[in-house]
Amino acid sequence: IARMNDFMDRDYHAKPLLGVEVNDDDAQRQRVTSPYDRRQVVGSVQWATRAQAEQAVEIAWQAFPRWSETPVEERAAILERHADLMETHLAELMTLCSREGGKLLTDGVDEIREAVDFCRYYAARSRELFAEPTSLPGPTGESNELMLGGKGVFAAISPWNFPVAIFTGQLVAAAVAGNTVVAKPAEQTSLVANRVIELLFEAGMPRDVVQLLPGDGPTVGSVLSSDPRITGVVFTGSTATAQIINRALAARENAPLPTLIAETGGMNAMIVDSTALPEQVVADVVHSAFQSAGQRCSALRVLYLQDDIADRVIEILRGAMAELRIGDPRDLGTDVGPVIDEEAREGLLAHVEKMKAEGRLLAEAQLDPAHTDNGTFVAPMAFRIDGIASMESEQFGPLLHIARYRADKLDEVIDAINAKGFGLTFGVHSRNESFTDYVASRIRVGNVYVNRDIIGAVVGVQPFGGQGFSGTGPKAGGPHYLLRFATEKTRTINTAALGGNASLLAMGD
Ligand code: UN1
Repeated sequence: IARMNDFMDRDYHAKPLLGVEVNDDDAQRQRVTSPYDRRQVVGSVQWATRAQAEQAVEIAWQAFPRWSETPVEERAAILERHADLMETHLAELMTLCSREGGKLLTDGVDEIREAVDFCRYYAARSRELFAEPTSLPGPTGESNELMLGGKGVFAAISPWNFPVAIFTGQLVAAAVAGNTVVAKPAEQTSLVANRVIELLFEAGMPRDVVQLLPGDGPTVGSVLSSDPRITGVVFTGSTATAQIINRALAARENAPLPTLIAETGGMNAMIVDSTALPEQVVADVVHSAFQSAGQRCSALRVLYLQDDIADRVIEILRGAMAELRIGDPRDLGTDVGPVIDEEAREGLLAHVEKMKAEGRLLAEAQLDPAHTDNGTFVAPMAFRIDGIASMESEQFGPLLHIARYRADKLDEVIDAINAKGFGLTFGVHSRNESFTDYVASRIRVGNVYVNRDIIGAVVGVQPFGGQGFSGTGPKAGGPHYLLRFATEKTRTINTAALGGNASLLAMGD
């Protein structure tokens, strides 16, 4: 924490990092300010042009054959050196996550830790999967082997809410599997992405294997989803954007059938029955709904409380929310930082207006203008709703919705959550094990959490990702993730043929 001061006033600059040198272009420069105080400048970003995006794809295309033949051991070793470098630069990366992305310090530590874990986990997994072919059984006189290799050029399109962890996780997975990568970070968090890539180059990643394209969706994103040389896209962000990418990939002419790996939104719920411990429920709800200002796709959006416990939980929740301190994320005492930008704030406040106008406000945290006036803050709030069916869209911020249910209507609640079609995280709280088993096995989601909070999946321990509108899978930080980035080749050899030739030659002699 002390070392963070070294980076508080540093002026950062990001620009396209291509396999060839890119000239400075002031016309493409955007100023970057802090979400907690728009008067504070973090630096500037030179956004990539369409032509640079196309050039990056061409460079990646040219680099693919050589990189795919680079031994996996060398590829994995780069990831491990990158992990070490990110650990050495923890203070700087955390500071930048906070200054540019508005992240709390505690979130910053988790963020860098997760990125480091992704590198080490995928490095280890790639050795298991890619180093040796798998021998398959076959008849005598025949050998069968299955080999994994890279597919081609991957576009990695990542979100601002995990500007180091998800950004890094996507591109190192693609690269270690033998693909070349063109990465487009979120517009809001290009500076920290740029710093991560500089460290990756320092770790030995060739500059034509991973390239960085800071920029916007209409310019950079549209090139990456429409160029026929792109083999696959790995994307984390909204469901709506994933649909746009999917359509663009499908509309390409003369392009190979693409791979889309998408991790998207959620409408995450938690069911609490009457045997749950109210204090523990509230602690887990506050963490799940308001940590990171609710800006996680894993965050809790809809809390279902069984009638007999609802009043008690809401009463304790009101008290807990009144205690939340909202303000500068660099202050260790802050519980909730800003939302990412003005557009996000306006969208959330429009929802707040609507809920308040309908008389649905149940609990609210207080903003202290002295700490929040110059930034994009939204006070955590809880609203009463009748059920998840009434939720029109994912509210990506510190807004919680609470519905009550009667014990004999449990199946209807489960059906309503499943019918919504999202399936990312879900929580159940009860001291009755047959209740938690019943609910957990019927709910269709990617990550179920029992008697705990529903955020903060750990790499290699809780593989993360959803189904339905929430994503394609496979799960990030899970044993199958790299397989989706890989092509499989089966080699069948008629071993008898060579043996036969050999004996014929021998006879000729
Ligand atoms: C996201 O918010 O985009 O479990 C996904 C968690 C994180 C979620 C990341 N791994 O909270």
